[in-house]
Amino acid sequence: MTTQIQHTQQEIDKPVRGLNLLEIYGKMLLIRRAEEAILELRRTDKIAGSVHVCVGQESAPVGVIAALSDRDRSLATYRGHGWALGSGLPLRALFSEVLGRANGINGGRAGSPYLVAPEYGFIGENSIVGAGLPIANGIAMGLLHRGEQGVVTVSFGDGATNQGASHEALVFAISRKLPVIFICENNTWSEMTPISETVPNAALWERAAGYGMNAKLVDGSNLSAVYSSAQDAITRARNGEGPTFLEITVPRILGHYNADLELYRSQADRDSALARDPLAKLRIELLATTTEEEISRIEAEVEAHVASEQEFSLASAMPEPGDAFGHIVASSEWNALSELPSSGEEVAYGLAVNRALHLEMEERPEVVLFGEDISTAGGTFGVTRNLRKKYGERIFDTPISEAAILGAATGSSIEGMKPIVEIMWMDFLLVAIDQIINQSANVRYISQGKQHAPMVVRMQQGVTPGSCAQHTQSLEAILAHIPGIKVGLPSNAHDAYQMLRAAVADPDPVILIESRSLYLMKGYVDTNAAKESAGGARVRKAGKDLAIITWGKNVPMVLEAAEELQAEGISVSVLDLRWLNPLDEKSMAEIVGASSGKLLIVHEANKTGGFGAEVSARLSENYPGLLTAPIKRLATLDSRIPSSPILQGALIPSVTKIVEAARELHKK
Ligand SMILES: Cc1ncc(C[n+]2csc(CCOP(=O)(O)OP(=O)(O)O)c2C)c(N)n1
Ligand SMILES: [Mg+2]
Repeated sequence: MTTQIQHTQQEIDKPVRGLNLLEIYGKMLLIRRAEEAILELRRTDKIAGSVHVCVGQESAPVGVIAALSDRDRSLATYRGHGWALGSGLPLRALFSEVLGRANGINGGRAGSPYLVAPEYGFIGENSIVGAGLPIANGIAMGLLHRGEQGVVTVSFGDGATNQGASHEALVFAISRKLPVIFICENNTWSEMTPISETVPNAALWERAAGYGMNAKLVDGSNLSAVYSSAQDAITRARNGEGPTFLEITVPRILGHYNADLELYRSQADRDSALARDPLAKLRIELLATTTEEEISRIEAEVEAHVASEQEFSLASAMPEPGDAFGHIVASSEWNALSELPSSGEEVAYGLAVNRALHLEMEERPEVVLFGEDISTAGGTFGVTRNLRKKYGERIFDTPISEAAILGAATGSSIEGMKPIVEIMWMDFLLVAIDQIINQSANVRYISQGKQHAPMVVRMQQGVTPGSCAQHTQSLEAILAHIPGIKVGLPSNAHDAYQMLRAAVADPDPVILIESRSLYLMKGYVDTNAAKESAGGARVRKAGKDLAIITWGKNVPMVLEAAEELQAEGISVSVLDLRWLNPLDEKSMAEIVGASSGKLLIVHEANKTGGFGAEVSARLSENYPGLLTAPIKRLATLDSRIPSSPILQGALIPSVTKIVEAARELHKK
């Protein structure tokens, strides 16, 4: 019952019309009975947490997947058991997962609402409303790159059509003509609120049509209609005609989740949903061509299968507590750093990034660059200049849709590409940070390493004269807080080159935060240096009286201050942290130990909750006896950032302030 739908090559090339409705009935019934069993397991507390069932909606996954082939992929929401089983996930792997057992498909890491089963073409569920659509685009890009004419389906609810990420994804899919089929399962409810209340008279499919997408309304109680609409959309997608939006109307027979008392819902609405049950309708329809005995035989088979698989999973072992660790990133180790060159070619920091991009595109056909204004224009800061001329469509401009950009990066990297995307300003990441924190950072962990998202995100940050409060923030600590992603801030041209190359080589999501104020700063770059991996701090100056740990934009300022201090007879050592994750704690401790146990931390981010707090805590927690004076932090005062350079100067670190702070610490 649960084996993946197999298609012959002939079927793939020329999909068959017509369906084996008895087989379809069996598949829908399996989902129904499995979910009834899951609800019972939840009621008796054998399952922890919420479960969202698709009772009444089974026709969507079963009807659509029947038209797919093995090279295709599907994504769903937390209400995705039907999509997972339909894709071929064995029932026992589902039961064990929702029961939190070690042999669950994700070893108990996903539970019911975030299942992933890439080995069955099921990229996964998603518990963030609307977040799967941008990722589906990326998966489609990956399939296109592979050249196998695969298509991607992504299912979501009616409520999800009001999410910004959904709209960004529709526009992005049109702009790239991607082979994605957007499947809106309209059950008329968004949790406890009817869609008609929040968006009266909205025809959801017409919204997509309004964007210029092929779109259609489909009656979910008509299996043949679901199947043939999916087939048409698939054919279009395989032929390069782009995406389709299918709004499939389905009844929500039960509540939003297992404990939903539905006090907000009228009995009439429940009755009408039940009356539209596609499973019951299909059974009646089947009687025209099949005997009652044949149907009963299938039913008995399904029931026996559900019972035995449930029994198997209930008898399966729980995970060990230690299983919670691992698969956060592939590795947090790094190899030796290359030397900072002191002669050779001098290159501006921004150009060093550009050189690394050229080289990576040259060496790796899977590298693709996308972002806003980066292609013909060469980027707001000129960092991606001249790549378009050389690499054509491998570098392209996107709509102004940060969630779509990052979702496409996540999806395409899962499917084997190496996207290097640009977010124009760190401040703009905030409109799409879900795609990093909830999405890409989870890919490896939840799948226990079966999937990973080796994408690179470049952006720049920091205060420059006249830049406003929404174009100045230093937000590295937010990202460094998140396990599953690596975060680096190059401070000079050579590192800008080397760290980008390390990021591209890394098998996990890496975020590089460049400094706008450093783009034109020149430095020697050794383009023949041995490749580094992500990680490792760099000692920029050795001293003995006190250490300064800093990163990114503040490094050149700290080095200048250190020279001034040297002239006064204060010998300062300087550590450029470079990577906040992984963090080179050993180098931090070593430099403080070699510098009289005194440490000044300098960063431009706000002081409260800045990464300096982490540096400070690590040293005092893990190296007792190392410090001979309290750690001092020089950071931007906790304030919003004004535009006037004079006002900015009052808040942010400067060479003068660094010198003063170091003098004070030296006296301690
Ligand atoms: C971004 C986000 N906002 C809110 C929620 C909470 N939430 C979970 S399901 C849901 C309703 C979604 O309705 P719909 O998209 O119609 O899907 P359905 O549950 O009907 O399948 C909400 C608001 C969430 N998970 N993610
Ligand atoms: Mg809904």
